[in-house]
Amino acid sequence: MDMGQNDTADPRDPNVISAANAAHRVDLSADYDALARTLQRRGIDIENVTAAVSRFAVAIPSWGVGTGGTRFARFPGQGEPRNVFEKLEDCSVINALCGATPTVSLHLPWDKTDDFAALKERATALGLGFDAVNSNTFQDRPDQTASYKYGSLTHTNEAVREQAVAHNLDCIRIGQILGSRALTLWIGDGGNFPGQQHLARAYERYLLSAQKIYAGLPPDWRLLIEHKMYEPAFYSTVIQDWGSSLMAAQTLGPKAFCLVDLGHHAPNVNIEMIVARLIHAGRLGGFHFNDSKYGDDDLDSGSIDPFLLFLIFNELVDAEWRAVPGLKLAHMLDQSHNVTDPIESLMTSAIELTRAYAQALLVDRKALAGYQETNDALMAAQTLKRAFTTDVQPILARARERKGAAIDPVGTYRRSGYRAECARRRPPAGSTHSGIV
Ligand code: LRH
Ligand code: MN
Repeated sequence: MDMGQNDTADPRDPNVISAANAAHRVDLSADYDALARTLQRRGIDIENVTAAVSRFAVAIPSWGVGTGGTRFARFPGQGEPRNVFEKLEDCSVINALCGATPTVSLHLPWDKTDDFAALKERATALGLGFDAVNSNTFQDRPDQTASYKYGSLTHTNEAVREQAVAHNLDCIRIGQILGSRALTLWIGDGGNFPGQQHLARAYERYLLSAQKIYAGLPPDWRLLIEHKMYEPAFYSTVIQDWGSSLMAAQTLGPKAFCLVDLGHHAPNVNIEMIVARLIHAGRLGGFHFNDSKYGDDDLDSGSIDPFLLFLIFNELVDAEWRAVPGLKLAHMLDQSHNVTDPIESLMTSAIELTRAYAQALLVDRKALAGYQETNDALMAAQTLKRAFTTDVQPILARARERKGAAIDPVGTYRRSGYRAECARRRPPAGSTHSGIV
């Protein structure tokens, strides 16, 4: 989108970003040098951490750049993207300013368009690529013959299962045009009453249907199975937990992996433990990062429990440190922005992930292993806390600056007037119907 004549500047323009950074450079250098000295005393070269952080990337959920809602209501914001092309424009603003979101994860048919090759071309022009595609058999489409009211891949009626399998194969076909390498498979199938679904037969039907989808995967693709404890089903969910997901992945084959959506667990579940187990099984495929206080709240990552995010990245960095083979993770955000500007929430959420990663890189793993071996619980816990309580902000900002991104992404974005410009160019389309998008 060209930003026109009004007092707006394109927040993706390197000159705009560089001019905005100028005001922060001196303070950043002072803070960075001070942190460098602190880390040096710990035997850590700050440049190694900054280099690693600047390689970190997380995908943006296309459904996250519009205002989200709940089952009660959705209150559309200003200048909402009205189609997948406008979503890409907003994604390119996020990437230009925070420097850590070079890919987009599409959801089909929400992002359906007549010309996916043109979409690929536009994405390339915007410096964006595509991560996993997401299928959707949790809603009925107007042109659909069979309803998903009582399930999709696990429905008792074969025609419904076949329809759901066909949709997933179509998502793979579209993903190939876009250059994706993975299909994220989340289904809401389950029951609201004890006895409504035969728990074993439903799972067997899932495996049969998923095998047909698995058979349609190109050689270099992955199937990312996403478990979820509840919602939309409120008594039983077919792929309810990491165990159901892991068994399915092991049954389907070597291209099937487990995707961990942080909000899909009961409160207080030890998610970092689940991550450690899936790494052990060699089946951790990726994440849907968000945060939550109660249910699948899809809140901004790190906004409620940043220590959880740190503990998850601590497991990932530890696995890297132990040279666990074949760990290739698809990091994606999956959030619903009901009361904030989605662009600001997605930028700050991506930064919270880089923060957790940077802090995890500061853990003195040799010392930690020593304390663990000698059962010095206090010092083991303190070794983690020391990393978590280190303010790595200068590293994050320096990494962004070196990539040509913004030292202060939200400030630069707000001063650009991009949202106001969108409001001028995108007449309100969003109705206030309820639902997450
Ligand atoms: C299910 C889920 C899934 C997406 C949807 C938008 O709760 O996390 O990953 O398909 O949200
Ligand atoms: Mn998810």
